[in-house]
Amino acid sequence: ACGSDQASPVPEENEAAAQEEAVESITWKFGHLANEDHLWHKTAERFGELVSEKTNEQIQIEIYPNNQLGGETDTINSIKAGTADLVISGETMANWSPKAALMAVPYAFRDEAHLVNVIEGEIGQGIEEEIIEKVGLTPLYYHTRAPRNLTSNSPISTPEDLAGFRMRVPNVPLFLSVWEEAGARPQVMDFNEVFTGLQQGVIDGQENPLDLIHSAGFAEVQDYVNETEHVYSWIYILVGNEQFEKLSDELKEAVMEAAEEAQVYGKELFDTEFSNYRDELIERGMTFNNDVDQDAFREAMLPAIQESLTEEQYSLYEQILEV
Ligand code: 2Q2
Repeated sequence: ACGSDQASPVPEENEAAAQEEAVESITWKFGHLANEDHLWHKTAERFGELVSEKTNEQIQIEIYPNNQLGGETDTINSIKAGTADLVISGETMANWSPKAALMAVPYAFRDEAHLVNVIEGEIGQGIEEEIIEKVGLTPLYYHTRAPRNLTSNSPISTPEDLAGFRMRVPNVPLFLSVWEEAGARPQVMDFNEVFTGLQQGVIDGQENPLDLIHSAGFAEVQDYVNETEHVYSWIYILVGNEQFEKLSDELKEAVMEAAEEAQVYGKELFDTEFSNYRDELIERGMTFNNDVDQDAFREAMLPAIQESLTEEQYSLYEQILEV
């Protein structure tokens, strides 16, 4: 209205108008490892819609599936550097936050109820707080995950079958230790490189829950799902602390509301989609090996758990077993 000869508005209105003009729209970049078919991506899309609705389009979320912003660890570093904003991550955060290692200790969680009790209880609270403090990211919502199973091209039923077995693990120090201890030859690799690694024979196998085995098309390059069920875990959707702290209280609340609704949406999706994965993997030619001696794997991994965990981590592990 500069230079107009109209009467100036009353000061309050003037201020409100100025504030409205000053409202910046924010675009967050959200990178994750799964592809467009995976329930994490579908839930991320729903979350993006909810955030946009609840913030009157002040916050927009651009989603980059398939590690398009880099692997999980790189994306976390990019968020800290301010070139990305959101990621999906879990036990990999143990590289910064010791407590995050407790998210995925082999054979620690009995079932989903046990998992949820820990996530929603004091231990989960402590893990979230340490992630905020030491990783520099704020958890918004989470997905509970199905147990991780080992895939391969010949059946693996006992730790003895792991001799010479070159397998990929995510960037999780404890995973390297336990699989080495059990007799395999594990190496760290980003998720988006696993398919090609299997196809070219750089690795003989990998381990993940059925949903990722399914969405990533591993049936094309792996024959067996060995029901080791060695790790039950959960995974967070996180935003950089700095990115989140920049928001007004109102926007923070809107993001948190959207996160809460997205979590419910994701859980429903998980419950409806999950039952199909097994049959579809069988249709695509995979054999489920249910002849796995889980106790033998548990025993084979235990010394590595005892050696790798610090005293504080080990005591938390024992507390988890008691929940
Ligand atoms: O195998 C993988 O890459 C995924 O299942 C997850 O990224 C893995 O569980 C951890 O890296 C989670 O932090």
